[in-house]
Formats: sequence, C-alpha cells, structure tokens
Amino acid sequence: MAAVHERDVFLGFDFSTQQLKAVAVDAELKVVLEDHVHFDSDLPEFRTQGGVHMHPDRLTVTSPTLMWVKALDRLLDKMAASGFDFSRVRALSGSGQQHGSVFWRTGASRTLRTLHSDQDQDQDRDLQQILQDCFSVSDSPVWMDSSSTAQCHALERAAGGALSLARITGSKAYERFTGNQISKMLQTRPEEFHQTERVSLVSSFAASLFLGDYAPIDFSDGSGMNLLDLSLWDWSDLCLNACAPGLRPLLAAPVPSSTVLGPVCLYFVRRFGFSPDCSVVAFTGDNPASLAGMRLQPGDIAVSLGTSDTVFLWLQFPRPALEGHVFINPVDPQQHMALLCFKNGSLVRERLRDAAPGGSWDGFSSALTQTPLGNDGNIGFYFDVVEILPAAVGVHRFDALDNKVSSFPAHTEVRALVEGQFLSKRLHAERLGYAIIPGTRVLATGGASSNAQILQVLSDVFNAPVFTIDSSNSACLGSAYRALHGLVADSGVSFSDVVKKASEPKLVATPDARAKQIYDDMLKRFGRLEERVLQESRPQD
Ligand code: ADP
Ligand code: XUL
Repeated sequence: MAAVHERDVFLGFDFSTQQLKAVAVDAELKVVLEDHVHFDSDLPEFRTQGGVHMHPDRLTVTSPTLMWVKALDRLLDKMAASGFDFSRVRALSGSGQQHGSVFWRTGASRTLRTLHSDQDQDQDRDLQQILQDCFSVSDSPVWMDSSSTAQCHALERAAGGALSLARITGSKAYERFTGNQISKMLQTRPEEFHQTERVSLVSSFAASLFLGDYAPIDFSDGSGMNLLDLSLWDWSDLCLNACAPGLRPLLAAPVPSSTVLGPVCLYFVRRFGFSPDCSVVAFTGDNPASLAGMRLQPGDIAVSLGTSDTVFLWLQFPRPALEGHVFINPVDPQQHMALLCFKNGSLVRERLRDAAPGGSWDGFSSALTQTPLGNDGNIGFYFDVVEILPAAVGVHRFDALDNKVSSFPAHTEVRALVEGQFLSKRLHAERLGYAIIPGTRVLATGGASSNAQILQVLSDVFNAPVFTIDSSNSACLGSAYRALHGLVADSGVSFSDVVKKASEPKLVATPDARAKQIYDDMLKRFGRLEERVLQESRPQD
C-alpha cells in the first residue's frame, strides 16, 4: 500500500435513523467537511416521521429503502455544490443503523453492475431512477421494530435456550435483530422473500451502492443479527436453519470490518469526479463505527445520545449474557465490544422539550440548571415505545417515598427524564461488569452531546469526567478513520496507530462534589423501582 499523501481525503458516511450524514477528514485527520440530508424535511415525499413509518400495530417499524438511495444522490449533489473535491478522496467507508435489512430483488445484481458501465446512458439518471425496481421489499424493517417476538421464541428454542443463543451469537434473541426479521419476512411475506436474491444490512447495502456490486456484511455489524457464530467468524448453521432454511447464499460470507472491497464504481467517477482508484472499505454498524470514531480505550465508557441512546465498552474477555450485546470489535476482530441499547432516547427528550417552558432546548437546559441534583428524590421512567432495557412501556413517576404519582412540575419532569435515562445506563452498565475506577472517562457523542447541561447530569450520575470529540458525528468520523485504516490494515498496522494524529477528546464536564453520595443512593432505589415498573408492564394472564 502506497503512503498517504498530503492532499488525500477520507470520507465517512452514516445512514442513521433520521439522517444521512457525511464527514471528510484530511491526511492529518482534521475534519474538513460535515454535511447531511434530513429524511423528514429534505425528502418529504417519503412521508416519514423521525425517518420511519410506524405501522398501525405500533410494533412494526420500517423505512422506505429507496429513501436511503435518494438521500445519497441528494447528499453527494449537496457536497458537489459546496465545492467538495471528490477527486481527493483516497478511500471511503461508512455505517448504517444496526439490524435494519434490505431485500434485493432477483436480478438486482445485474442492475447494480450497470453502475460500472462506461456507456453514457446512465449518467443523466440518478441512483434512485436506476435502482427503483431493485428491491423485493420496498419498506425495510429497521431497528425500532419489535414485531418478531414469535420468531425470537422459536430461535431460542432451536438454540437450546436464550443463554445458549447468547453464547453462540453474543445476544439472546431480540426482535430487531435481523435473523428474526428475516424469519418473519419468510413467514408473513413469502412471495417477496422468494423473489429475493440477497439480503443486506443497511451498512452493506450502502457499501453496495458505492461498489456497484453486493458488498459483504462485516463481522461487527453481522454480530447484530442473531446469526453469526462469534467464535467462528462465520454464520451459525443452527441459527440460519432456524430462521430461514437456505439463507446462507442470500447473505454470502462475512468479512473483517477493515476489508477493502474494491474501487468505487464508474458511476461515481463520472458523475461526481471520484478518482477511479478510490477504495471502498467495508461499512459497519453505527455503534461499532462510533467506537472507532471515539477511539475508545479499554476502561473508557462511551455514551451515544441519538435517536436511540447506547452505551458501549471495549471488551477483551466477552461474557455473553441475557442482558446487552457482545459484538466482534470493528477495529480488531480478535477483540469484542459490549453494547447496551435504549430505544427511548432523543425522541422522548424532544417530546419533553416541546412541553418544557419555552418549548426549546434552552428551556429544557434551564430546567436542568434550576433543579437540584437528585431531583428531591423524584424519579421517572419514560418509555414512549416498548423499551429494550427493561422491556417495559409507559410513563411511571415516583415521589421521594416511592409513591406512584401522576405528574411532576414541568422542571422536575425534565430532570426526572434525564436523570432516569442516565441512572438506567449506569445500572445496566454495572450489571455488564462496568465499574468506575480512577481514570475512567465517559465519552459522549450523538446529537444531544452538544447540550452542556445534559452532559453535566451525565457526569454527576456516573461520578466521572465527561469528554466529547470534535464532531457529534462519531459514527461518520469513525468511518472516515476506518477508511484510512482499511488501506494499511493488511500490512499489520493497528487502528490505534493510524488515529494517533487525531485531536484528543475535550473535557466538557466534571462531577459535582455531592454527586457520588446522591447518585450511589439513588441508583439502589432506581434499581428497585425499575423492577416494579417491569412487573407492572408485564401482560396480565
Ligand atoms: P441519529 O444519528 O440517531 O439520527 P443524532 O445523533 O444525529 O441521531 O441525534 C439527533 C438528535 O439530537 C435529535 O433528534 C435531537 O433530539 C438531538 N439534539 C440536537 N440538538 C440538541 C440539543 N441542543 N440538546 C439536546 N438534544 C439535541
Ligand atoms: C443498536 C440499535 C441502535 C441502532 C440505531 O443495537 O439498535 O442503536 O443502531 O441506529
């Protein structure tokens, strides 16, 4: 592999729930461009809310596959209009929301390969026009879906129980995990399923667009399917057969996350001026990409505050359990990462922002500064949709004596939400084995990490300093770093060596001296109340 040149640029994309985003870094790893397309407002013709369609059963949640294709057209046009020089891009990579699936119609690979054609016919057509008939299922199931409970039970039974499945795949069965979604597709929409020649994750689908061919699924995002045997770095036949017999060829072999898949196809060279030598490095899931973007070190804990809130850790010795997920590490396939995912993140914060005095983030933030640490003992659980951890739903408020109450004053409500969200993260991270030790850093990212008052509460609840990185787009940034790493990974250069030049995370909040006592006590009550909320949420027989 040739040396990196001064004028080289590395591009990272993130196909997230609400937006398609891009970040470019130069050879010194400085961010030189950030841009995005917002699905609801920039592509209103798809009529999404928060980037998705919630179906009447309130369990099925999908996004139009072609919306993602059109978003890529739109974003690249926007970048070109802003003068971005695509010819400098030496390598690109990207990420996608985890677990979401794309079903390619039989024959779509031929259409994809026309993107390599040097004939002029396609240069005036955008990607959406070229690929419009390529999908056997037009609405992709996304990570917010929780409609595949029956398939989850069947998979766990086939594996000999939830813990056995977790020992193979890193997680017990989860509704949003792709194997269960594929199984549901086969059972409920067999015609569409049988017209499918390839199933991609959102990440490998996005890589396929740049590659002009089907891109393989990488080990790290592949770990979020309940299908990959983490000890073999290959699909588990037991899980494949339990989900959909004959599935293996529809997925093709998974690859290490740093694999160079090939050069960008001619369509992008001709239409946007990419260099024909620009490499496409395997795309991965947004949480694994964030781990790369934050340059997580063992001992750190990362908290991502986006549409979903997630917590992740670098793991050396995986211990798959009934709670949380273990994935193959995106920057070193011999290592692992642990992930906790909370569905009720930004969208609930937005609902309370709209109800807060002033109806703005300023009003929301000032409610946090005007209320005391510990919220006078008031605790709340805000699960607008069925939560993952715990599997509970609804709004539950408790006063300082653990009595259930029906409302809180507006300011108290905001603090109860934010404290409750962070107490829950700490509670479940501690159950995974996380412990605050001297030197522990909390690294924050995601849209809400731009809010200093929210980060102060995070620092207080965890009793640890909070740091942020240059961009709240850690998944994109991580993909740009991974694009560079892909070029040298084969020669044995480690990811941490490649990102040495990147600027250090910035300290943005330190814990209040009273925080330890207040939140250590509150965490014990919170754990007991969470158990109560969980019992109350269980369907009555
Ligand atoms: P995703 O990648 O999952 O689409 P992001 O990480 O980009 O989401 O986060 C988007 C969210 O960030 C928005 O939905 C919004 O609620 C939140 N956000 C943006 N600015 C602020 C702010 N100042 N305070 C709190 N939340 C914010
Ligand atoms: C992780 C998960 C979410 C999505 C959001 O398991 O479901 O964090 O990756 O894009």
